[in-house]
Amino acid sequence: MKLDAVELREVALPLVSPFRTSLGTQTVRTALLVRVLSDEGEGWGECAAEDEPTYCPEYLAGAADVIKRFMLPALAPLDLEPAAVGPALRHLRGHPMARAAVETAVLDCWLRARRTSLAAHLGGVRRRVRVGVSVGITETVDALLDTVDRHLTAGYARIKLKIEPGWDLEPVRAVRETFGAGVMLTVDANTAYQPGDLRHLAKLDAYGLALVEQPFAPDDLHAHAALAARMDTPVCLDESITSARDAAEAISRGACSIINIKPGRVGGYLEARRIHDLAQANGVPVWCGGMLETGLGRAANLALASLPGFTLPGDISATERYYHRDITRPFVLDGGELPVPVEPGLGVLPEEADLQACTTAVETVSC
Ligand code: OSB
Ligand code: MG
Repeated sequence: MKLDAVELREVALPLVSPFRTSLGTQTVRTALLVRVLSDEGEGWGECAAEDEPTYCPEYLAGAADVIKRFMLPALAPLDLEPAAVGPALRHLRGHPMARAAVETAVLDCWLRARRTSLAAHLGGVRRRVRVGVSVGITETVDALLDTVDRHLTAGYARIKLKIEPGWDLEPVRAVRETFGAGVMLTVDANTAYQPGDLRHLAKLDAYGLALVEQPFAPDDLHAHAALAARMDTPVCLDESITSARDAAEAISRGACSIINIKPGRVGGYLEARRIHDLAQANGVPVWCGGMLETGLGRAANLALASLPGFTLPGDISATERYYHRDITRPFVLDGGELPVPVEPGLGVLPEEADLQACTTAVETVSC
């Protein structure tokens, strides 16, 4: 396929409630949507980059800039297929979320033209996937218990609690004691701890967690390996894993026994599948992480989560957990599961009126 033009659209969706992590508090999800227009039709991709470079070095305006100034000029002359996008951008460093957004839009367009769903293309084996919910840090433990109660009542298959120094053992204990041993519970520190906190973190073993996610800095595999060696709870990496090569290194160094795969963080769904394959070959379970995606990104994440190695519930919650008004048809939780889209490409399209309502900027780049 040959690109004719690419539309870069910035949207702002208010969250149903503030989302606080060790990195900060979000009340609005600003997102960058990439729409490719080609001789084979159109395709959409969502860039996972956030407004500010706190979770990772990328940020929304930087992603839009690198796509416009460096990625599109490299792709415009080519006869494209999805697998060619990565190699065509090999001369550029970094910016995995920008790469992922462009590759996803090309994939969506290409698959729509071939009447194939993303799940089928990636090798998905499930029509529905079990999902969890990521619960932010709250003002009080009582507020946390109320929130968790609501999510368990809704039927979520797993609860992930955001933690940071000063908000860890006590809220985790309270949730475990209140809701019992039957709840699959995990914690995510988003790099908030220091290597010296090892002994403190090991106390989390008392609460039967399914995993502890990314306690230390992204580049500190050593500290994660040290924690894994002294804790019974499996250590899971998120921020540290930006490629299949990182995943291989982390597994071989004993820095993790579970991986959170976020397609944006690793440069796209094709690299995400390579990490899945590598993890599966090493007996490492994976699950699909989230970045508070709109329905567009969530549809694609559901396709990825339908692969056989995604054996743990992912951070792919129902629409109502994120937004009063999303840009696609809503995803509705049913028995702790969400349906994997079966229609071609991502299987969803933005609704024009919803898109207009949240668009803050749009630019069309001719190719
Ligand atoms: O660390 O998993 C994370 C959201 C933004 C940035 C980082 C993370 C998260 C979440 C939310 O935990 C997951 C979701 O989309 O539901
Ligand atoms: Mg995380």
